[in-house]
Amino acid sequence: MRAPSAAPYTAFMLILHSFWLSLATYRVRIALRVKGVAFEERTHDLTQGDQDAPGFRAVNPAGAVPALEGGTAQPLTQSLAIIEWLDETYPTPALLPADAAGRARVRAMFLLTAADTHPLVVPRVRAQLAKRFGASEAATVDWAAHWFREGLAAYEALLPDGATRCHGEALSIADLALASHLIGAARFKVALDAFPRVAAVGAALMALPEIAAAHPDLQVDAPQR
Ligand SMILES: N[C@@H](CCC(=O)N[C@@H](CS)C(=O)NCC(=O)O)C(=O)O
Repeated sequence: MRAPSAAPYTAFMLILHSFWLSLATYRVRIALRVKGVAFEERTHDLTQGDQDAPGFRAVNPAGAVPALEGGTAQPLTQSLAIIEWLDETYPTPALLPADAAGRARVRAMFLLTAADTHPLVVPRVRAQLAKRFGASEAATVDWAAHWFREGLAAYEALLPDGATRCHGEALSIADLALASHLIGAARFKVALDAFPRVAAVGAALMALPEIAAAHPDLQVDAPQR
């Protein structure tokens, strides 16, 4: 495992607050593995309301995973902020392109999932759909599938034919986001037939050991199948 090059607080082990099924945590878990950084996990069962426990709210007042402790004075939250901190602290392999236009493009592709689609389907939103509007389980599943499909259509339009990564040849934050989006789409049984370029990039990404090992189903708190 690698020593940090720049962080003042990384004498301590990094602690990733996680939940096996969390797509946002999956993005960070991949980044930690790509960077080869040692970390421990503290799991929080989002189905049991662990995100609302006072102890965890002290780590992230927004009551969401991921959060990363140990590398900075205050816990880091938000997958994009955490991944960019990791990228600046452990610069190789870089997860952002060297040019400004490239960085803007991969950030936009990251936010397509992290800002525009995934936040619409997290447990707190689905719970409110049921509580305020009486949405059935089937309706909330349909809602989630809709947003994953919308995201897939946007990714499909952004990817060139023959691509194996979202941007050029190198793995970037856009790929971490797309990998998480694909896990979510599969969970809500969204078919990829209409998105062949996304499917091709997804297959190439899932073949990478760092991405495969970070898969939600392989995490310690995942239910035994
Ligand atoms: N935009 C945040 C999303 C964080 C988030 O909403 N995480 C979900 C799990 S993927 C969560 O903890 N939800 C708790 C809840 O909905 O109650 C990020 O990218 O880190």
